[in-house]
Amino acid sequence: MTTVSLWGECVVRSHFTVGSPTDLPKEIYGGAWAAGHVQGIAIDQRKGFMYFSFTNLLVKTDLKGNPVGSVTGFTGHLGDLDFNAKDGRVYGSLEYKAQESFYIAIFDADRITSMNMDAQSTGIIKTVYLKEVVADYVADMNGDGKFDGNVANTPDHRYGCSGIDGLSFGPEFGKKHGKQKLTVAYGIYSNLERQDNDHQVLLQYDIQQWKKYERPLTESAPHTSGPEQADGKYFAFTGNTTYGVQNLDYDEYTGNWMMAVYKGKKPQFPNYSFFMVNGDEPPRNGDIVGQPRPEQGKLLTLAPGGLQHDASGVRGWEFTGEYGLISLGGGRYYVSKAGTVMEEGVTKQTSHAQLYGWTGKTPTPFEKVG
Ligand SMILES: [Ca+2]
Ligand SMILES: [Ca+2]
Ligand SMILES: [Ca+2]
Repeated sequence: MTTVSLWGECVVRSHFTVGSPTDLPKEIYGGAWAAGHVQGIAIDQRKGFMYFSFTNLLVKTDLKGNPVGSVTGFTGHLGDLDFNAKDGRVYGSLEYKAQESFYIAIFDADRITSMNMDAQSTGIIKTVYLKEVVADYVADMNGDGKFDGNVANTPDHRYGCSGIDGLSFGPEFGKKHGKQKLTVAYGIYSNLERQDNDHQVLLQYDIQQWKKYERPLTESAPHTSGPEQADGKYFAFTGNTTYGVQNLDYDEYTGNWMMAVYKGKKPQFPNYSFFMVNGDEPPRNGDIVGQPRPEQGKLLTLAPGGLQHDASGVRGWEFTGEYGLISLGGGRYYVSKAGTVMEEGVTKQTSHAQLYGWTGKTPTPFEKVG
């Protein structure tokens, strides 16, 4: 056991050598843009760049908040992001609900060097299609031969799947020192009338062989190149939320998977805004409660601590991580604060990435630095 813990220490220290969190500014301004609201953030600590997703715009800044490039022209919904230090690329969830297509978008980050680069013609983005998500999204759950499309008020969409949003790299669930995988969380419709939408659904992919699936983004002819299925599909019982996990981030410091949500509205649940899954706790095989037919799956356990709701067994915290949350190592985090400004008669969307530290307290386990 000693060797394992020593190895863990080494990992933490090597994280510091690529840019100590103490050197990072207390705030990085992502700018004001005529775009959708901020969805997520990512950082390349080694090269010193921040990435902000504004729904239909990706903005790259330096760590002083100077814009250095942007990618624009999406008609889909770009959600949460993460940076893959292994290949130097930025990964994001990308939805085309009308086309029933869901992708991981992979940005060639080094090539983002000027403003308003076109998402399609520049070839900066590669996409990988997620069949598993599409299958759950389009599921005709009431068997009336009709899929009701992008609406919440329907029994269709398996698990209430509205697409994908939260995304993060991290170890395989249950193996803190396991292989790094890409995890993407479902969006889940708020629907108070059904019982099968009370879990967060997380798909885990080993992306080592993904090059063969990568295709350019062509919105006029959506491709279906991607893995047949996820390498792991996991369920975390939190109670229904409003559009599922908005921001997902694996935090090496606590060993937890952090999930920030828009609160749910079902009266039988506590409707916390923040949940965590202990990354070390092996998933259990068990019933996915509330499904129309009995169904078994790999269940995740919510991390101990925080607020506890005995009636439902749900544990959680209160925090505002739904517009961007990234772990920087050493118990430091950037949390994106969403806002708007009026410029030249146009309402523009802003993000301020603000530095927070871990406290572990209840109900809010972070505090703002400075
Ligand atoms: Ca139907
Ligand atoms: Ca993320
Ligand atoms: Ca979102």
